[in-house]
Amino acid sequence: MSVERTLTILKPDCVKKGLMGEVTKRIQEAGFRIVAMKMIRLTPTTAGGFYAVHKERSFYGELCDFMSSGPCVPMILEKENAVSDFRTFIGATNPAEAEAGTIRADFADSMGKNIIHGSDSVENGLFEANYFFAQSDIVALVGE
Ligand code: DAT
Ligand code: MG
Repeated sequence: MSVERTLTILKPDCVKKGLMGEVTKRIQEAGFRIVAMKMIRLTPTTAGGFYAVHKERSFYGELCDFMSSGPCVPMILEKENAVSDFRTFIGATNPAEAEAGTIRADFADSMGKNIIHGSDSVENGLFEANYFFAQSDIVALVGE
């Protein structure tokens, strides 16, 4: 296994519910190192660019509206096997199918409003990290 980076977003429902602290604490306790972080408000257009891979899907409009409905908190996380481990940590997209103890099982209301994002591959994680952050925003290097 090698050290990887993954991109997460504490979504607008996470921020609105006052769960930023709790979720961030769990992320750190699970061994993920935060190497970049900020709070931003997406627009429907910038949310759409992030989720461009889903643009033909029926839920795309709803997804862009939700992701621009309030502030969110993107972060770059670093850990051994970060991409796969973080997907396990957050749980299935549909919270009804998420394993007990995962972030989505514990906090998400629905498939659309599911609290948190996690990259699904190292390659997509790089695209997603670059979508939100410049190299100069990243505080540590892999292997440091
Ligand atoms: P994930 O976020 O687990 O990677 P995804 O990439 O398939 O899931 O979809 C991106 C987001 O789009 C997901 O977090 C919530 C929303 N979404 C996916 N499928 C949906 C559906 N059937 N109805 C409503 N929203 C959906
Ligand atoms: Mg996805």
